[in-house]
Amino acid sequence: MSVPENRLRIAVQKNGRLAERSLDLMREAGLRVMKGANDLLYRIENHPIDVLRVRDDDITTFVADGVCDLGVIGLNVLEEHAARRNGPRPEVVMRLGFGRCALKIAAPAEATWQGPEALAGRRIATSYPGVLQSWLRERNIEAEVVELHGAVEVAPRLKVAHAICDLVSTGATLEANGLKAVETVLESEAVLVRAPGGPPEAHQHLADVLTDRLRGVVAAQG
Ligand code: PRT
Ligand code: ZN
Repeated sequence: MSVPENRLRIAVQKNGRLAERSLDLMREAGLRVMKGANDLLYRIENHPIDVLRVRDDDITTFVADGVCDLGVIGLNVLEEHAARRNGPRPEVVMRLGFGRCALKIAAPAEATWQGPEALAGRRIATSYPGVLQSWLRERNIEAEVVELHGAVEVAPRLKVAHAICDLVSTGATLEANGLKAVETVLESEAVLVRAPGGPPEAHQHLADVLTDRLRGVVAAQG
C-alpha cells in the first residue's frame, strides 16, 4: 500500500476501546471520514488527511518514526513504549477526556496491604513491565516482574505471581478475581500525540488547524 506523501496522516486504533471514540472525535472536529477501499486506511473527504487504522501498540511506533504526523493512543501505551525504547518519543499534544483508566497494583483482597515495600522479593505479573519497572526503581524496590499478555488477573490464583499491575476502570475484573487495588502506578486516558519535534513543514498548518478544532471539541465536552 502506498500512502501519498502530501496528505497529513493520523493513526488511530482499528478495533478496541478507543477505536470508535477516536473517529467520533475526528467527525466532531468537522472531518468527513470516508471508509477506504481497505480497512487500514480511511480518507478524509474535505481535507488532505488520511486516517491509518492499526493496533494501538503500533501507533506509538508510527508516530515516533514520523510515518504518521498525529495519533490517538492511551497514555499507558505511550509510557510503556517510552520505557522500552530509546530514541525520540511522540509528544503529547493534549488529553482527550475518554478511555480513562489507571494502571494499578492489585493484591489478594484478603491480605492486609503493608505498602509498596511489601513487594520486595515478590513476583508481579503485568503487561506493562516497562512502566512497572520504572515505578519500582523510583522506590528502590526489587521485585520480579513477570510479563503476561492476557488474563493478568488470574496470575495470583494460578500462583504465577503474588500481585499484578493492570489497567482498571470499574474495578469489576479485580473484584471478580478476589483482588483489590492497593497502589496507583499511572492515571491514564486517551491522548493526542504528534511526531517528535512536530510534523514536517508541509503538514504544520493543517496539523495546527486540526489541533485547535480538537481542543475546542474536547473543551466543549468538559
Ligand atoms: O487490538 P489492540 O492492540 O489495538 O487493542 P488492545 O486489546 O491492546 O487494547 P484495548 O482496546 O483493550 O484498550 C485500548 C486502551 O483503552 C487501553 O490501552 C487503555 O488506554 C484504555 N482502557 C480504558 C482500557 C480500559 N479502560 C480497561 N478497563 N484498557 C483495558 N481495560 C481492561 C483491563 O486490562 C482489564 O482487563 O479492562 C479490564 C478491567 O476493566 P474493569 O472495568 O473491570 O476495571
Ligand atoms: Zn494493544
